[in-house]
Amino acid sequence: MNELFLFVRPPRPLWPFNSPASAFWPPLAFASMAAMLRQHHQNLRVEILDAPALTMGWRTLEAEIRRRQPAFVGIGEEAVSCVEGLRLARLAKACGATVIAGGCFFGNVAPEALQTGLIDFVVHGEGEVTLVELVARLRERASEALPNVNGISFLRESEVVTTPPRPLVEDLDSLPLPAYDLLPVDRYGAGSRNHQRLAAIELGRGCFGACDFCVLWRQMGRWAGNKLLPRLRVKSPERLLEEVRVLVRRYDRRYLGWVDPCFNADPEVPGQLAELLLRENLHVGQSAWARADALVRDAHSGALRSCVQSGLNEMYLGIERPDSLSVAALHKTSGVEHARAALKILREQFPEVLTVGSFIYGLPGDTVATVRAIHRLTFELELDQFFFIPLTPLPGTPGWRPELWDPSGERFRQFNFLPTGRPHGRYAALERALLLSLLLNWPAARWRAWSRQLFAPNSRKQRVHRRLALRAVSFHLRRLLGMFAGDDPTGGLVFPTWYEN
Ligand code: B12
Ligand code: SF4
Repeated sequence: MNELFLFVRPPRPLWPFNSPASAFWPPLAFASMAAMLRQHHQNLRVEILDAPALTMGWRTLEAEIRRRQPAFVGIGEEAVSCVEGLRLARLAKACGATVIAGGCFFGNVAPEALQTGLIDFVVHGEGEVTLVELVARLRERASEALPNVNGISFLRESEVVTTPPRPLVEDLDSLPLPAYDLLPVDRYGAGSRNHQRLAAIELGRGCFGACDFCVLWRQMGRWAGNKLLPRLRVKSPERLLEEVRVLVRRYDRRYLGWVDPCFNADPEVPGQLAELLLRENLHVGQSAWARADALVRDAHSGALRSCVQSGLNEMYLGIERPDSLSVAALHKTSGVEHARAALKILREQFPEVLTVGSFIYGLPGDTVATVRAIHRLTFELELDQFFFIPLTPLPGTPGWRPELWDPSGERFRQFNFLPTGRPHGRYAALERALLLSLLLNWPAARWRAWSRQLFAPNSRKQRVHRRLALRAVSFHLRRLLGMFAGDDPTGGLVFPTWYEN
């Protein structure tokens, strides 16, 4: 029988603000690389095992991997699931598989990950072409040719070899359609009220921005000599229309989560796609991360109207900070004034769109007054929801230092984009002030914001708001208790009952 390449997403805890019914999105990276492997390796079997989507815990996963006997196992994790990534690698190696890791976490900790002895190859940056080449060399048993495969790291006699970076795929339309048929498509968003029959889709890759804290522009950046530069690539509207058609008509998907770091970075394609969708009468709910400055631009061009008419109804904006100076210090070029303008447009012209803002705290020099100012800004901006994210030293960003590596992976549980809840340490005073402000600071603007949200005329928006608000209250109360009770090993994540099953 032909060899098997098995992509595996192992069991993991849930982010506490997500509903269990829509906390797991289709792993698009795996589907995209699987399609590419199938196209280029006709005599290779390719499968994806998405354990969380199947509510499959570790015991069943282990049995399943033993049963399938893969020659290669592909893994790719967020930092927060490093524990699970390494556990999976150990399991795969015990079954005799070659373990290949990639994505925005492993790609930035290659030497450390390889030294664990659990991972054989790390793929850096964009995966499709590199993986096809790497698998070809491995199947030919041509180990002397491995240094010619660009974009990988591996160990040779305990030395880490890192090959030159892989150039980006110039034309994203040239990629095959993601292998949705290898995913348990029906499971995503099943039972979800607000994101029913969810699918993940990408308009493009990378970003034109180069914000300090962000790993996303780097993951899909362009190397010019030793320098990594931001690079935005987008698919054509026609190709995207085809993807939406397949998802909606063949796979009966009803909600699309755009996975782009910045959906509206390109001034043309989102609007052009929306026009095509409207012309075909394809109305489908959509959520996206967007930049506020680009949103204002698209409101003027009319592109935003088309996007909303075609179904865009949740917009996530990285507003980050309460003042222009500290936004600029992060090298973010979309500022607070853009956020004010963007939210005014959404409120007045597109009240059906749910708006969620995210904010960063923990920059050098941040004080209790800074976090209070951030909280105040959330209701001045009349956001529907907001998240406060501690500045996180993600591998690949300037905050990362190799001494933060933890071979057990446990330390990365704290890379969860949640308030740490620690009674002591760098963020403790800021988080206490934030919690107190959340609980006690109720000026008129906040009451107005709440009553507007609770009685919003749009029932979907009202529903999403209520659920998010309930989860937020429960999370912050638990965090408050935690501050007195001591360290919480789960880091605030929610372990599902099936985790070990
Ligand atoms: C969809 C998504 C979610 C969904 C679904 C998560 C899920 N587990 O199902 C939701 C919203 C629930 C979510 C939650 C969280 N997420 Co999230 N999420 C994403 C998002 C937007 C899309 C991922 C995606 O499909 N990308 C498209 C694919 C095509 O790109 P790609 O993953 O980079 O893959 C390419 C390469 O990297 C490489 N590659 C990737 N994997 C592999 C594997 C192999 C073997 C190889 C060879 C190559 C390879 O090749 C691929 C194709 O070229 C990314 C941001 C982003 N745009 O990537 C964040 C992102 C992955 N999330 C992130 C985080 C931090 C989280 C949370 C911890 C907090 C939060 N809410 O944001 C939680 C954790 C949830 C959990 N327990 O799983 C961070 C991870 C940072 C890091 N280095 O750890 C990211 C990068 C966003 C960010 N702001 O930085 N997330
Ligand atoms: S605008 Fe958003 S996606 Fe782009 S670099 Fe900045 S944080 Fe990253």
